[in-house]
Amino acid sequence: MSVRIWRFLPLTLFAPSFLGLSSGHLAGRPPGLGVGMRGSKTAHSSAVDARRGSRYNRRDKGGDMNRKWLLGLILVLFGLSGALAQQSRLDVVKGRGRLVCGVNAVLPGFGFLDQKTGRYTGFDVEFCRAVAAALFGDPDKVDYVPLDARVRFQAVQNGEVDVAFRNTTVTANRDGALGVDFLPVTFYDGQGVMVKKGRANSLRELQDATFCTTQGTTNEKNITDYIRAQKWRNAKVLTFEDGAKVMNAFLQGRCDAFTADKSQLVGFRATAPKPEELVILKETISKEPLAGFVRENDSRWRDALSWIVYATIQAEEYGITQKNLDQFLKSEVPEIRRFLGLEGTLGQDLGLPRDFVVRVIRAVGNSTGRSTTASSGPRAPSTSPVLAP
Ligand SMILES: N[C@@H](CCC(=O)N[C@@H](CS)C(=O)NCC(=O)O)C(=O)O
Repeated sequence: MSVRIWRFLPLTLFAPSFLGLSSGHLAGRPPGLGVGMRGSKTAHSSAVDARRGSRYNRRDKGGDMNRKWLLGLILVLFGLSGALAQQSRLDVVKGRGRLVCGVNAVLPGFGFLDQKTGRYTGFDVEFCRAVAAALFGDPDKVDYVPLDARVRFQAVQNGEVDVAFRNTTVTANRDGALGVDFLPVTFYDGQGVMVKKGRANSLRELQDATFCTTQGTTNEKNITDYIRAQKWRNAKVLTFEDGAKVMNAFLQGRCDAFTADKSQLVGFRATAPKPEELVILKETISKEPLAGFVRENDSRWRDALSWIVYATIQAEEYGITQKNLDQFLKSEVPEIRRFLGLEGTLGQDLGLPRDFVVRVIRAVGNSTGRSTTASSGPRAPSTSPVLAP
């Protein structure tokens, strides 16, 4: 992706293998539905019919017809409801010709709307663009929907957006109870604490501090737990509905510390009038693996998106970038050829175009940020002097 961002762990550790994907073992054959249902009278029932004789058959003909109609109708309705229930978001999005992508609009580096140009930029935004590139060959075929922390899951659940890439932490509770399924992790983050220079050098010095954070986030829970676990009776947590309000409160001195995912602290720090006066402490109080998410139980859509994300990570592993892609397209190495759709059925197996990986790399590069800065956004968190891993 084009935003060069610090992260805790190399993503490549988590890319599953593209190898061994062949159409042979993936192409499922429909189960033997219908076998024996039509015209398969058993010997027993035929004998019973024969004993009843033709008069019985004639007399019951009308009822028999009605029953057949009814049965037919039931089967058609079942078929229709099955087809509707099975319609994947993948087909809806393909039919619409544009992706509706939920993002953050106020977080530099991840999802940021430039009010002057109306352009969205950032690491998460790049994934929306990657999906549009994979599906339509055009990374700009995206309608962005800004989502704040509290409404993001609902927006995906009720189908308002096709997918959300919005600095969201994967948690078991969210996965299990919020009607969403997560995509692969794109960024390994952790929660940190930012203070004004001189206020503290480590968390231990904040036992009586007021911590500001955003409502509806893991950060709110983590800091509350942390304070409880440390038995800091004089520490307080003050929450606000969005990050900008937290930042304002923090700058105005209403709280001693701003706590959020470290990458987000870096982003907010960059927007401060005097960033050099703000310090992000070394300690990390939680794991925050960030990932996109989709509505629960749509595995065709989730599979397609997951492998688009993995493609960016795998491209990094192979060393394929926007710049050298054309050289790789001449490769004779079988796995590279399959990966780039020069042979095999990778795209087809996932309901994606044959060359979806090529489209993704051309549009956004791989996951490391070796490509252009076209989408890095204003003051992206690329040069933090204070961040300690
Ligand atoms: N990764 C955490 C935090 C996500 C989050 O929403 N963080 C705040 C950081 S302050 C944010 O992005 N705020 C931007 C906004 O106001 O929408 C989570 O999934 O709960």
